[in-house]
Amino acid sequence: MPNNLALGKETFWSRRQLLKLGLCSTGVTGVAALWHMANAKSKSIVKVPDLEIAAPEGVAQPMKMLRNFDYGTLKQENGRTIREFRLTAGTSVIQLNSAVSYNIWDLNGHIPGPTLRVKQGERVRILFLNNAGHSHSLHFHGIHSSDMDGIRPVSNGTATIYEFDAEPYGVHLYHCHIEPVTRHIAKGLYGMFIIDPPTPRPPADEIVLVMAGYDVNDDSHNEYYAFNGLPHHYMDNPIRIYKDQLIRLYVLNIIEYDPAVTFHLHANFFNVYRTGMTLTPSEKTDVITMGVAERHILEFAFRYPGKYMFHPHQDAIAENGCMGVFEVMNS
Ligand SMILES: [Cu+2]
Repeated sequence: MPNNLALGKETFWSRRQLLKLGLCSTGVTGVAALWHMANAKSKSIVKVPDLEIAAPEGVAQPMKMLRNFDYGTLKQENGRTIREFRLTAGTSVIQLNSAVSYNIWDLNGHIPGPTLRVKQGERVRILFLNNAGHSHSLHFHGIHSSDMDGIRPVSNGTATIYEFDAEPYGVHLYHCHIEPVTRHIAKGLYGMFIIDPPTPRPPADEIVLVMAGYDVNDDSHNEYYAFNGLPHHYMDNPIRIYKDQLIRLYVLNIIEYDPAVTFHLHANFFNVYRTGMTLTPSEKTDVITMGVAERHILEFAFRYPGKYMFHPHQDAIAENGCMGVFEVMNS
């Protein structure tokens, strides 16, 4: 376990500091582009609408987050490829509606944190800087050694490194693991962590949906709920998809204080890949129950154009913000 590094905010990611850590190497930029090039042939048959709506500036950016994956930076070290990510915890204020704002902890300036994406077997390195005014950590779901399990506090103003091999493939997550863990998660320190299988999944319009809650009056009950950070956002700004296009949803339930929620899709049924750990579906349904930290891949295509809601089937949770609409367009 590397010791936490007492570093200033400005200097943490400087070349000098990275040299100190022995982390400077030939970086490969444009990782996402390379990733897509590798799948260029298959990607070309996927129809994805342009992002037509100007994303609001702010700590939550649901429209940008939908199809945005952070592939990190590839580095070569001693003949080995490392996929490196940098995550910084900070403090922000989120405007939940016109009347309610709420102090949160963010990751890289956003809530939820970035959706990190790697391939099974890759060496993953996370450089974590805590500038959030309180001890935090990052605990990744997956298989790794105990010293990389992210339960040790990283005090404010210091940094640490988590490094492990990406396994097994699936839809996973990362979150702060400092007590009270429920509170640290509920205030924003979480994100999705996708490990792709060695054989890529079939081409699809891939969309991330993270369900979370906000306990704004500290009574251990959520007053608001959201997909991808902002209550009701996809009701006012439907997610545009194409008719007959295979949609692959990566869905994570990180709603604290409620033991479980469901996810329901209107006027359709979806294939379920539990925890994203299979390449063939385990069931077909239109509502699935998810405990806290459960996540799945759900696949479907819409046969008819129009607007179709999706939401937990617990009305109080849906009506307080965890509700959205797919707008299916003729291709
Ligand atoms: Cu924390």
